[in-house]
Amino acid sequence: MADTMLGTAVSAESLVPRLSRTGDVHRVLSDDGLTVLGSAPAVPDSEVGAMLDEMVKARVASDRLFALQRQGRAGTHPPIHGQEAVVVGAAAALDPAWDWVVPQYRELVALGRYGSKVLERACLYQRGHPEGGHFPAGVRVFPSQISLAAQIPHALGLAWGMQLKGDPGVALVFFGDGASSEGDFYETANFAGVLGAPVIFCLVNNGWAISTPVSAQTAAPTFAAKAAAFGFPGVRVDGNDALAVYAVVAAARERALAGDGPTLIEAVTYRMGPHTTADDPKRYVPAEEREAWTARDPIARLRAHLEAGRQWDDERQARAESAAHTAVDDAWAAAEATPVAADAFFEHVYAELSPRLQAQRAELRARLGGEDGAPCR
Ligand SMILES: Cc1ncc(C[n+]2csc(CCOP(=O)(O)OP(=O)(O)O)c2C)c(N)n1
Ligand SMILES: [Mg+2]
Repeated sequence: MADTMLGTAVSAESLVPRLSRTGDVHRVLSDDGLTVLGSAPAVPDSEVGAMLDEMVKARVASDRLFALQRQGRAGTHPPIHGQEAVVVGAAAALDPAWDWVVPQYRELVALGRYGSKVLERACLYQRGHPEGGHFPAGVRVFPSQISLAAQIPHALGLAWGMQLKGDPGVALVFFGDGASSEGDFYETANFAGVLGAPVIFCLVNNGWAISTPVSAQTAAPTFAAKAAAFGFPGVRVDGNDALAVYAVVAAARERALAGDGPTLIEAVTYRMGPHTTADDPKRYVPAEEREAWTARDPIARLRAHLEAGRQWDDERQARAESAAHTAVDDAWAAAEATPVAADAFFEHVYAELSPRLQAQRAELRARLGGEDGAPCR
């Protein structure tokens, strides 16, 4: 006989009992990074140093891509400034050999844990090269997704596939507070709960969806609270605290691999930069709000923690920055050395171009001096 009875709600309390909380937000580091709150997770110092290296690299790469856009050499760029700890902390808790990462559009520069190919592909993408939308076999990262929330069902597909095959992996999907208002999120989370699939929903609450503040995004008390409706835990974590993000994602991963199903993680952070290179946040972000978040900078905070333990100093910082610039130099040089046809953006969307797009492509080719029908470089 079919089981038609529904059970009791799943509590988030047991997911990360060791972590300290401010209100309902799990934290490991104080705002200034100098105090470890509660009993911190056991992360080896070398691992924490590697996390800071990755965060520095993410910021440098994002700043460089921003500048390249201003020089007319790169396309629109969505900066990661302020959100580095969410992505680096989460990725550090994953196993690149098995676990998939499904990003929105801000995260690729911070996924160095998944190999240097990720930054290379991000640069190709920024150059408008179709290969920027593909990752080589073995790199378990999906390309950027601009169509809000469309990546969320893909993550469940990956997770469910691994569940059916008995693979020891999870899929972690990043999506914004804005993306969480799309039907794709609700439909996927509902189905994920029913299937008990090994998927981690990492909702990046950065305060804004372009110019829409979170207060206009939802009337729910928190984004994490929505998990109750899907029958799995929802937790809030300080997204500017890489160690807390690490701990919460590690716990969610353990849960998923034990067959206990999905977790919704709301990473509470702040978008310190513009939405993209095409945005002017001064028109809508209150200066005092941005100022308040500057004091919680995720890189300064982890650095202060490591410096207090004599694991980091100015020299180590200089090395991290220099290595970051070299990584970006290499990735960008490889991208610029890869020819991209000026009309490539007409490909890869439709199997057959509509008459209007065919006419536009012909016009572009004519303007660029190529003959209609011939690819132009
Ligand atoms: C389906 C869809 N609707 C609207 C847009 C336009 N759009 C691009 S980014 C964005 C805001 C997204 O905000 P959020 O999900 O919070 O991510 P964040 O940019 O803050 O990282 C919107 C509305 C889009 N890309 N796709
Ligand atoms: Mg947002």
